[in-house]
Amino acid sequence: MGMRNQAAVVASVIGLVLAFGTGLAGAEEASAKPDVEVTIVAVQYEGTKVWVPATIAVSEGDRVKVNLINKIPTDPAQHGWAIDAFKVAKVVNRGEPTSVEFVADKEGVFPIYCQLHPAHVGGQLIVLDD
Ligand SMILES: [Cu+2]
Repeated sequence: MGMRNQAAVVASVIGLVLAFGTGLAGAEEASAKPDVEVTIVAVQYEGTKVWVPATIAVSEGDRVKVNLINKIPTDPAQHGWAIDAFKVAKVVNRGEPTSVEFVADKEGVFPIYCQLHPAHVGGQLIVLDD
C-alpha cells in the first residue's frame, strides 16, 4: 500500500502520461524502494586503495542500493566498483558520489572488485538464503 502511494506521488511528479504509458507495474518498478541501502567509500590506507566496507551482506531477493563515494586523494581520479554476477560495473569519480541499484536474485558469495584497476583490494557481496 505504501508502494502504491509512492507510485501515485511519483506519477503526479513525472506526469500521468508516463505512468499510464508504462502501466502500473512499470510505475511501481520505477518507484521501487530499495530493501537495503549502503554507503561505501573508497579510501587510501597506508598506500593501499580499498572500498570500506569491503564486504556487504544482503538477503536473496533484496533490491540493493549502493551509494559510492571516492575519497582517494591521489591519481587516478576514477575507481570502479563491479560485481560481475549482477552486471554491476560503476565508475566513480573523485568528488562525485554516485549510486547503483540491483536485485540480489541469487544466493552465494560474489567478488567485488575495481574493474579499472584489478590490482586494487576488492571485497565480497554475500547474498544469504532468504
Ligand atoms: Cu581502482
